[in-house]
Amino acid sequence: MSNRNDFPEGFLWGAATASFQIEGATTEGGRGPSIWDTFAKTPGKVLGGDTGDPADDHYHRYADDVALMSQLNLGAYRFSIAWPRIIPEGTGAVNQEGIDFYDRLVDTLLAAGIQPWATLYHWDLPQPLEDAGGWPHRDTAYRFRDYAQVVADALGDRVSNWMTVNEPWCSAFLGYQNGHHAPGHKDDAAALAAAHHLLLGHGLATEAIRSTGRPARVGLAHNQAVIRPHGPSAADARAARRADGVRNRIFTDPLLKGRYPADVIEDLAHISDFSFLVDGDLEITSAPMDFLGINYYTPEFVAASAKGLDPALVSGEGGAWLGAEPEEVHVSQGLPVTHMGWEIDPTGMYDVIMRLAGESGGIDLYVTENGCAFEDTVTEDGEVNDTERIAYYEGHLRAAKEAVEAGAPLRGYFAWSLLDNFEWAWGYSRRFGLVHVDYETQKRTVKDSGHWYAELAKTGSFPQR
Ligand code: IFM
Repeated sequence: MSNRNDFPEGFLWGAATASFQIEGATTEGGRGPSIWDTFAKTPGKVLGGDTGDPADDHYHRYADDVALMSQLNLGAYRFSIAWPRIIPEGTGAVNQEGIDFYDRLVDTLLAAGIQPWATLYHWDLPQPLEDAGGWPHRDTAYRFRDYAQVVADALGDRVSNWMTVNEPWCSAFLGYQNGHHAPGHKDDAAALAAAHHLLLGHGLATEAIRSTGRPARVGLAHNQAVIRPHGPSAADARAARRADGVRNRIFTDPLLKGRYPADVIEDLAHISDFSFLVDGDLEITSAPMDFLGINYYTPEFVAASAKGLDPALVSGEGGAWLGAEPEEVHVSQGLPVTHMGWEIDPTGMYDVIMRLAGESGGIDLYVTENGCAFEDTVTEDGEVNDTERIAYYEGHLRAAKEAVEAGAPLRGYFAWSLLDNFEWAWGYSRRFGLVHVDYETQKRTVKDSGHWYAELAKTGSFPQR
């Protein structure tokens, strides 16, 4: 049932994308190479050998894409800025053509009455910085600060909502620990150093943005995992505590409490002595944020061991899963899954919002990503009848509404994603968009879920179905 209004007045409705996933034009406009260009061109790393071209050719079609956002009644658009477009070498010379592109994008958004929400780092590290050591190397955090300063100086007169880093867990652990993402390294200690330097970079970038003296709200988009023990045993509870430590608290404690959790330091002592932590760093990482972004897709269940479990339900990387005891595993609950194989459970969204509402001291929260991939096709009538995606969104937004009613300071929601796009190691095979993209012709087709979301964004009430 729909009530007028299901969401509070002023609740912000948006959609999100990221530079590498949509822009294409990877060698145009003075852009330098990023780690994702290199990784995607390495045989066997990305499904089907897909690369950042053509993506959605958004670099050339941004004005049409903003028109689509207006059609969807979006109040805000979360996009990321490609560091290699702004400072192609990662450090040093600034590429004015790159700044001009985001200038045009921001101006077009503002002219359409859509708030620009900019993310500074959504995984496209300039390759020269990786060659110099990447995120495990402390200097990268300072280069990130310099880049943030350039962007804040250029756009800060019009952009007032900033996210420094998107999902630092992915950059650190998928990038440097299990190698599923660029730059594709497998080095546990390097991953921990990378995690710390991403947080340090966040804090330094926050200072840089604020140093402009312009009105700015700064946060970060965190993919806090919802970790649940598979069974009621003490051993499963211990496994869940360890996983929560290395997935969540290793980020939220330095950000929100200015410390690393003692149990995590102990769990990881065989990997690192945390000597990357320098006096004063934790004051920088814990500079008060104006808001926290939450990216949520699916919950994770963990068990102390696979013994006695249906092998078809057990996954995960056992001992290679950082911080885990050798036998610890992820366990599927047999719930319906999306095309990513991710289980659908909106209660996880409620739990993550409520937990972070409790831990973040009352700052505003936004869901900065939530959405799902399904195998969409365009009908002969030119429609995409993605009923499963509508059900996913409705389930998760009802959970968000419950969290608001329970008192969480949740102020807005960004669907992932505006457009079908380059889904990292899955290439173009996984479609998350509210808008379908035919990559051959670049034709955009608003999916049924896009029409549904547009109505919700317009009225603040769930559409009748
Ligand atoms: O596509 C990604 C996005 O770049 C970061 N968060 C998760 C999404 C779906 O995997």
